[in-house]
Amino acid sequence: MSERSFRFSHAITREPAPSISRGLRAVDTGTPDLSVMLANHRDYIAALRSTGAEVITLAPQDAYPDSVFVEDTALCLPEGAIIMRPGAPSRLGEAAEIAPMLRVLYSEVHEITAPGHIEGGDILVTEREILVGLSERTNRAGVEQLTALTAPWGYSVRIVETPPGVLHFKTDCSLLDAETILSTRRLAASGCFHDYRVIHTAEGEDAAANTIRFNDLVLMPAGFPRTRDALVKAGYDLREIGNSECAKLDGGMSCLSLRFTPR
Ligand code: CIR
Repeated sequence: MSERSFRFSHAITREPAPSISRGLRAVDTGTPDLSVMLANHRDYIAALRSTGAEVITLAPQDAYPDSVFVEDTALCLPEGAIIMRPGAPSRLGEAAEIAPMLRVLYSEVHEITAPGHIEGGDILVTEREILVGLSERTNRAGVEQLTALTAPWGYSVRIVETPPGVLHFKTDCSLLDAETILSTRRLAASGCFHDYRVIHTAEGEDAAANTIRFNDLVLMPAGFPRTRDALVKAGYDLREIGNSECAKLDGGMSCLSLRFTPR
């Protein structure tokens, strides 16, 4: 079976900027510490590189406080890249900033246009489909455009719901392998993963749901021992990465990179 949904030759990250202190957050739990975030970011990049992938790190962009969360700006598939149109007004300009790099890497690059809005955090690519969660940041017009753009490449898009009060669909889930999803119970209860194998985050550890499967590794936020133990028991090769500062801005493992294998 193909493993294109978790085998990648490349990743793009962006270094956090001092303006990260003004990053968006649903609840204020304190100002992120840039030096701690930078150290965690370096660990994250080192883990990606340890799998043999090429990791491109873009320069910090102080004009965009949330620009470290580069996942929200694009969807990168083997066949081509699609520039997103973030639903948060302060993040709209980030999409144009990522486009030149993607045009170097891909011959086919498309863009989501108004009135569509979609952020990468709402998109889960599995081996057989693309799930997109409607959210405060992603609307139907955006998903319809994504569906039309990816259909010629052979993808089918399924619209699902992001739980109320949750930033992105993938805040609550992640792909572990071709058949397996890690999910919070509140999201899995919607039935959206009925034909996948589901591993639930442990009670009280919903914030562990946003991991990434990147080649042979699963990167997960540090501090969730019972979910970690369940994943180890299931046979995954885990790397725990400090996420205390990104978590203050509702960010996790997937937000920090674009992962892809251009054809
Ligand atoms: C935001 O609210 O847009 C950022 N503070 C966090 C974005 C996290 N991105 C992601 O989960 N893909």
